[in-house]
Amino acid sequence: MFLCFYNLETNGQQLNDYKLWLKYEQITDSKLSASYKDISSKIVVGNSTPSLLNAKEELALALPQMLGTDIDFLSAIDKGNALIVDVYQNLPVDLKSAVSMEMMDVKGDGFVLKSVKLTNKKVTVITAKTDLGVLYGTFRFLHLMQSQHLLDDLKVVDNPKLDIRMLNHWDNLDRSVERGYAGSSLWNWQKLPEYVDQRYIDYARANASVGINATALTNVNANALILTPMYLEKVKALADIFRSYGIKVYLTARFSAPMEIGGLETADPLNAQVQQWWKDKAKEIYAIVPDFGGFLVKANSEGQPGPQNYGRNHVDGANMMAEAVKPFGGNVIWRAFVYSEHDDTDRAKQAYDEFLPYDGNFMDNVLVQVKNGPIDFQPREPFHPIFGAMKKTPLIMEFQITQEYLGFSTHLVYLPKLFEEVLDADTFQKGEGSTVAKVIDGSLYGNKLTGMAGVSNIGTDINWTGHPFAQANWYGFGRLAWDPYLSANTIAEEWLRATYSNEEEFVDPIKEMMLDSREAVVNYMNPLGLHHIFDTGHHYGPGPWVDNLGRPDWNPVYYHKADSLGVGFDRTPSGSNATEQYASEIAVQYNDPKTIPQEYLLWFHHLPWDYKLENGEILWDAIALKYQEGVDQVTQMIKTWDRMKPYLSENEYKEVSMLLEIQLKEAKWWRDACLLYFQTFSNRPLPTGVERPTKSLEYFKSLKFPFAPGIRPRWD
Ligand code: GCV
Repeated sequence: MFLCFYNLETNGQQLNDYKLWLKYEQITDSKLSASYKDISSKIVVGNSTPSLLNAKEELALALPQMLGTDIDFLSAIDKGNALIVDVYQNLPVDLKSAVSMEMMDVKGDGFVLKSVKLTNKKVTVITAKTDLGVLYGTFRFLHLMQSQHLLDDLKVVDNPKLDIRMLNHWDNLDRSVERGYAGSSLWNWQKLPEYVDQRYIDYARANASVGINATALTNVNANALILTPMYLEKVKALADIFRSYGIKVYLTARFSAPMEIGGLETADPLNAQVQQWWKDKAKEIYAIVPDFGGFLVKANSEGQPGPQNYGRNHVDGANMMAEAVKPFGGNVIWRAFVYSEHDDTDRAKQAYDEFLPYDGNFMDNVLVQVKNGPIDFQPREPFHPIFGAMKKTPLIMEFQITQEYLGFSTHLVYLPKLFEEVLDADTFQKGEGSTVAKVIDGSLYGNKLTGMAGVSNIGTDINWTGHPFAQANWYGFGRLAWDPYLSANTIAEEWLRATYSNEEEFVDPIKEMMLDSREAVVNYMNPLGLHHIFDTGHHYGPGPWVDNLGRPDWNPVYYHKADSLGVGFDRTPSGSNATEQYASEIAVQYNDPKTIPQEYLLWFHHLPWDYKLENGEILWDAIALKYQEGVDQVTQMIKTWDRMKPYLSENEYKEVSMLLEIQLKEAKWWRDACLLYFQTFSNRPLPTGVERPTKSLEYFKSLKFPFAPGIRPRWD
């Protein structure tokens, strides 16, 4: 049996962290434990499919650990209480009728958990239309137990609201991970296909436990070799492992692959040989991986090849690949992250300008993947104006779980708060209440295919994500991909209870700390709508002064536009007019610095340093005070964590403590470097309440970080 965590004999915290939110710790409340034993001491699990067997193995792992007893798996219910776990069609007649009402509400891989009274016995049922639904239901049932919910009177129906719930690994074939901060790539290409690392199974379990059902194994900055037989047999091995956990494999397709590995002279999507090459390639892949999800493509973006190299457009490119995978039920996920070096339009406007004219022209198995904001995963961005505007094309939301612009895996930043802000944003495109969530779940425009992708923060670190709290971002992404209407608050509570403790005295303050952590990072990095002022390449730390990069829109000075008159990017009609890409309700509100939400102020306005904010502060003081507030929030996080010592093991406490100290040091670095730099334009003193920097601007400018992870290291 594969189902066990790394079998290392040690009590090290790292190994405990490895178990993620699936720790299944002993239930110490004796009453609860007794009631759980009553519910689950006799279990009947269908065994007709591998996914059902996975459900059984998960129960066999979890229940003895949580309840401290052995459990009996029976082949049928006899007398007494029991837990029945099977697809609806296999349930005995009396149970079928007991859950038939709930089953009417089940969609796709949704599930029912229900307590049912039959003559002489009480039965708890975990059922679904599909075996995968049963597996999802089993994970939810175990989660409810871990988080100490009463299960005597269960009645839960839950359906996934999006079809494709996907991780995007930016993993290179050399096992480096672009923007990866948690070690190397999990995929050990050398040992595959023969060597099945336990990690692949635990990865699949963790994903299935939150409903993630797709994974793109490789970087969108793609290497065509992944499409060759030598790699495909390894991809097959991974797909074979993931299948029974409901996870489909996607691959990133390099647009020029027909030339690089196919020997053709062109990759022109209108060329018949090229079209045939992709058709043959799709056929070859599906013969090896019959449930292959399809291709994820970054084309004509940041130097990647694409249809424009041949005078064609995104529709030509996407539809050519879509044609190739269509006979096999595959999808093409085409990214809208484009901005051109030959276009001097405001970068924030370019993707919208380029993609909107194509609305309605893509084949029905093409989804366009759009980043949450119009620039690039900043600590805060307004939602991407493509959401709501592109009505006839299924749009996949792309979030970044890895923290490229959010302190890497050293800073505790709870991202579901950011994700929630975007999903709840009102696009107004079909009147009030046209939220981004309704765009991506298809309910606003009736799109058939729906999805959410998250750029993975997972690597070979024993704890998977580098920072133990970064696990909450993986977990939270999965939960929101399942249900984009869940609140960040609910998710934080779920994760904390499963990962750390059920003690209210621990959960409440730490949940608050998590929920505040996103605003803290905005404050100490990019307050009031500032953005993209990160140091070059690695994006580690501040670099607002950088002005020497090859393309204007790679330089932080392009984004903040600080000068003696003021700071900020004018995106109103007097500037780039990016606001016109939003519905008029938003444009009108955002065009006026008095009515725009303050958090987007400098994203859309260039304002004088002495511009008066609503609270009476002048802009310069407000910026400085926000930077200080961010630092103070991290100090507060440290205090909160310190108070929690009694609820933590020594190692658990130390691990996060050390990371928080680094976060504080770096928050101060951000504050001091940015304020010293902007002060050269504002020529104003720091307001009272802002700590004085102890180093000079020259010092901050001189810092170099050859060791910064996430890009290929450069020591020269
Ligand atoms: C994979 C940003 C990142 C790049 C990334 C790119 C993308 O620009 O810095 O590392 O490339 O986004 O999303 O394609």
